[in-house]
Amino acid sequence: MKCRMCGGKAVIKLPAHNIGLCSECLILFLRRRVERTIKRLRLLSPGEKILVAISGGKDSLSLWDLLLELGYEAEGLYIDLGIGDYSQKSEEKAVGFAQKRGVGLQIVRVKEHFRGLGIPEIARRAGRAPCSVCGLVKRYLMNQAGKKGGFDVIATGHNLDDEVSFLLSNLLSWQRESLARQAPSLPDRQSLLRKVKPLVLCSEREMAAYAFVRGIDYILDECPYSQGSTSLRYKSVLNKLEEHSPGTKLHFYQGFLKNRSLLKMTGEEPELHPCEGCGYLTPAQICSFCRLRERVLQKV
Ligand code: Q46
Ligand code: ZN
Repeated sequence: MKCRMCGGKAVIKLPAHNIGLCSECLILFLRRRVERTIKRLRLLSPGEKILVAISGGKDSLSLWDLLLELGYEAEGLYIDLGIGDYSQKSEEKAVGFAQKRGVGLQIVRVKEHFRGLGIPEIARRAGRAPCSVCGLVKRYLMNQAGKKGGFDVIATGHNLDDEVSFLLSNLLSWQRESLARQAPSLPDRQSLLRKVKPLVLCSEREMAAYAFVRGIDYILDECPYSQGSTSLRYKSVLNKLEEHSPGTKLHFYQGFLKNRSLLKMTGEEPELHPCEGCGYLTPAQICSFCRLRERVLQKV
């Protein structure tokens, strides 16, 4: 198979685009794709100070690499979730990348906010699933670090597969509010920083290939709590559809982007007020982070 761009020997076939590419051209192809996504969806402007949420996995480290290569000023933020070995190994990968590239990386530790407790203990004490607690804590700490550091925007490494599996799950249960809020860019609102997802049009497989050809050292292990999650189930169903009809995921997501305005009209936006505890915007009197802290720390 020949590379569609240079005619050399292709190392990867991308059935969704009906092309084969060599390593060098794959890098160019994905760089251009991200550049166009940023432009078309108006995700970032030149000169903006970007905080990239780094998990130590292929997507976030590749996103960081791509933004730097595209000339953006991008610093990393690693949140230590306190999930044993997994967190330790992920941190090593994040630190390794930052050192190799000579770029800034902030590290925020969940345990410092919860008197020594990590996500597994917080979840147990709160009587909730680890992922629901983790999502809430990560969103809050990410925003706090971004605000404190004077960043304009937070970028996350959600890829096409993440977005379509979330979209499918939202559609299957007709989560109208969630659908209305699902977007590649969430605008800033007072205490909430703007958030963008520049990899929404790049598949998981493409990002893994990018990380490999760029020599990015990332954590291969998945978080122990991701086993058996519904998002993995949806991803596997979507992979079967993709195998049968290449391009299905991209088509599904691009169709969603085109029709989002219809959903916006039906999604009810809750009114937000500053939290009485910390000032973070919330539909309630006290934000869910402060409520979680109060509940969990009472039991320490
Ligand atoms: S890190 Fe956190 Fe994920 Fe682990 S506990 Fe769940 S949400 S699976 S992205
Ligand atoms: Zn609060």
